[in-house]
Amino acid sequence: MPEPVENAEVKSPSYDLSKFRLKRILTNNSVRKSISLLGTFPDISETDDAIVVFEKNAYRESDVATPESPSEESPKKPSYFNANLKVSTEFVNNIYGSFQVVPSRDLCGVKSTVIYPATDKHIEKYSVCQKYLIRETPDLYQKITLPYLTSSQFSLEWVYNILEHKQEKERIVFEDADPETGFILLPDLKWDGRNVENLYLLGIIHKHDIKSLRDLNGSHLDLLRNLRQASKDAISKRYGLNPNQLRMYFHYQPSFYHLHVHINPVRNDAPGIWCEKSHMLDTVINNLELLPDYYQRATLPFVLYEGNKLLDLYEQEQPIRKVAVLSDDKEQAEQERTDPAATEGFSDVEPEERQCKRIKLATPEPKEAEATVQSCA
Ligand code: M7G
Repeated sequence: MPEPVENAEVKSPSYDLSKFRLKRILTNNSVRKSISLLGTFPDISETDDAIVVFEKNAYRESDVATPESPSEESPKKPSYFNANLKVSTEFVNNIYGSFQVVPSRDLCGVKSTVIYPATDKHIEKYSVCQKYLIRETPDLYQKITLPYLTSSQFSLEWVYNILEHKQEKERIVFEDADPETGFILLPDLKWDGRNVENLYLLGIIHKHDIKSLRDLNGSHLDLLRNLRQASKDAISKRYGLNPNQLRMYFHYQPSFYHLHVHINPVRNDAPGIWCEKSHMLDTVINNLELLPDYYQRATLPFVLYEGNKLLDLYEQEQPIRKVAVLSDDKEQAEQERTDPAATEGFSDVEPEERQCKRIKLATPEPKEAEATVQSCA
């Protein structure tokens, strides 16, 4: 049973994963083949919550190797096509067959992540819930987001442990120790480290005063360019990946407010690459080249989950959960056009955008509709 690494300088809690006791299932994602569980380790504490995430590993191409010659019984490396493969037939119908197979032990590993003790914020992060898009202007950032994240955010202890070589030192892929432009490149917690197909690395900057994208300005261009180039070089050298096949991006909002870049291959749909959360490093660099204070002036959209206190703070400022229901009915559209109260739910929408919605509701002629779609996009 794998034990968390003990270190003389940094004490990590020790638990036996096999003694986990389930309280409830937080999420069960059949597409990602992952399940997040809430429970406890009763042999340590009855009250401290633990989160366990199981995720089935992606296939490695070597796992499906077959013997190289007819005289060889099994391929050299562990493979599905092995004498130990247990096959149970579900049905065979004409040319179609359906089976359940159990491969050898070496191929049955499940990637497991444990957060212990887990806070309410962790539980919220791993739970299924409603999501809402917020359009954060620079003023709203100063007034609502910044005070909130200053008072309530996940601990950055694990980040500092990495930067100070207290944890995960042996996992470092590359380091540039320059305090202004340097960073550490290492595997993300989410990557099992086995399969380059779903490689997932993090580039964590050494500089301590950049919380997120919002803090970036033209003076950080050297840092960002170094992060981009040196990471690509290191990944190409270590993993043989073409630098032009890498996706490098920041999250907004991130969970951890110490600037870090996410890196994975473009051909793999890594978790968290959605457009409402990701900002490509290339685009960020280019925006800062064009306008050094771009991120102090931009309205940045981001997603908030039901249960997040920040959502309540935004709700006090503008309606988020309660919005007017769109209808195709012309009369309804007309009423909304003339009755400002009917558009109450869109009070944060810019006038042109509101106009856009009205034109759409009024089911215009095709030509007009095309123009509307373009100007709304
Ligand atoms: P984020 O954008 O701040 O938050 O990314 P997200 O979780 O919403 O994406 C933080 C990244 O750090 C995530 O991809 C995590 O999987 C990764 N991560 C979190 N922790 C606690 C660790 C850790 O202890 N070690 C490593 N190597 N990665 C971590």
